Amino acid sequence: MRIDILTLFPEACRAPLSESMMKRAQESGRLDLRIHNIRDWTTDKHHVVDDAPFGGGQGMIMKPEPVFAAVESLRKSDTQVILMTPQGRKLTQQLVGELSTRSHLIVVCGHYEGIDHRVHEHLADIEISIGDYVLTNGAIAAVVLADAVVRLLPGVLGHGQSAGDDSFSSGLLEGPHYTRPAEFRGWKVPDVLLSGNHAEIAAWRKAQAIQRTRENRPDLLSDKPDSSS
Ligand code: JFT
Repeated sequence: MRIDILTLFPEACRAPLSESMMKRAQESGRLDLRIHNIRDWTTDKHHVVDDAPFGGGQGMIMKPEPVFAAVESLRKSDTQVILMTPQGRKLTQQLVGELSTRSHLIVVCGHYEGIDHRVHEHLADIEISIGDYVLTNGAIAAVVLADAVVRLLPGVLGHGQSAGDDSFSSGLLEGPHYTRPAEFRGWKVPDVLLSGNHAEIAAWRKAQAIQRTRENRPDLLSDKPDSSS
């Protein structure tokens, strides 16, 4: 898969995206990741990328010309153009799975209060928000999206890890984990985990997963008929 990230803050993307999973994915040839500065596509003397909003209001809006020039120079016939915005469709594991099947993503993000709406209307295929909270910088949202997509590419996760074991793929949150020591400050690891009884351990883990999901994420259980009691 190829991913192009377009941002005004390439440095904010570079460190997290040069971490080990991303590095492995790129060295193995499964991922071709490129980070670009939108400012490189300006044509004016002062490399201006933003301007005041028509109609008045606070802050600055990213101008359309450099964003269109950047996307049009990178786009191929099979490209999906993603616009990161707080107003977008919420990123879920299901959407991440769909994106991971594409051969080329261009992820547009930036800074300031937003991007000229003609980018939404005439350039982007999909508008995505990473969740219901406010960031200052869209580059961080692009990094989150890229990380979630890349780990689903075949062969990217290391041995002993599988995307199928994740919370969300089972529809339940994962249960608790423990390691040595068996007693720490007087707090004991549950006896069942030391019992060696694998059927009992599996049943305990399932019950813990359901309890935790009910407490922290009841929304994940709401459409499951056998867990409504
Ligand atoms: C935020 C984003 C958010 C959020 C792209 C660009 C600028 C900052 C901002 C914050 C509030 C209102 C702009 C972005 C996101 C989220 C994506 C940008 N900002 N307007 N993605 N997912 N939850 N916040 Cl460009």
